[in-house]
Amino acid sequence: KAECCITEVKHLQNQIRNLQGQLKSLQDIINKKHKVEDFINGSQTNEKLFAANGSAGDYKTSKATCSQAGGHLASPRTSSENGAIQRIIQRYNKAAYLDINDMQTEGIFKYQSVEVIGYANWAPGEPNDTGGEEDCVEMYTDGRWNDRSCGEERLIICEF
Ligand code: 291
Ligand code: CA
Ligand code: CA
Repeated sequence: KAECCITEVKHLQNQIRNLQGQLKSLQDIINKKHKVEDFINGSQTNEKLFAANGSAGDYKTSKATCSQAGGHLASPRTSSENGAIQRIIQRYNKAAYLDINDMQTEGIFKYQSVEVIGYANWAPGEPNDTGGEEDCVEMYTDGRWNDRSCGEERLIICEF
């Protein structure tokens, strides 16, 4: 009875070998694409790909631009994501808005106006709500955050 399946097992082993080969070539392609994206204008972590095309805008424009591109304005949830965004900011030497704001409740910063942030990288003394009108968040070239008015012109960095 045990011998009934040997052919099938061998067949399955063959299929697995084929799949392993296909998986490896897919992985090679993905790795290469990651390098190209990094080289051009992107920066990725394990899950997220961050990208800029050099255009700039205020917070509202930045959000709209990213959403039109099928993504979201960058909103780092870990230090590794923060670092990936920072690399793009350094490349353009221009600060960028994050999709984090305290528009709803002063001092309570939320992702996309919805979820209270679980990670922050504030510059010393921030957030300080200067003039009572800083409800958006920009990232400096050093990766630190500053709360800032939402109407400045900043590098647009999207996440996909
Ligand atoms: C100072 C700090 C920041 C604040 C910023 C803006 C500048 O950083 O007090 O917390 O967000 O000023 O108030 O606003 C204008 N209009 O210049 C300056 C930059 C390093
Ligand atoms: Ca504020
Ligand atoms: Ca500030």
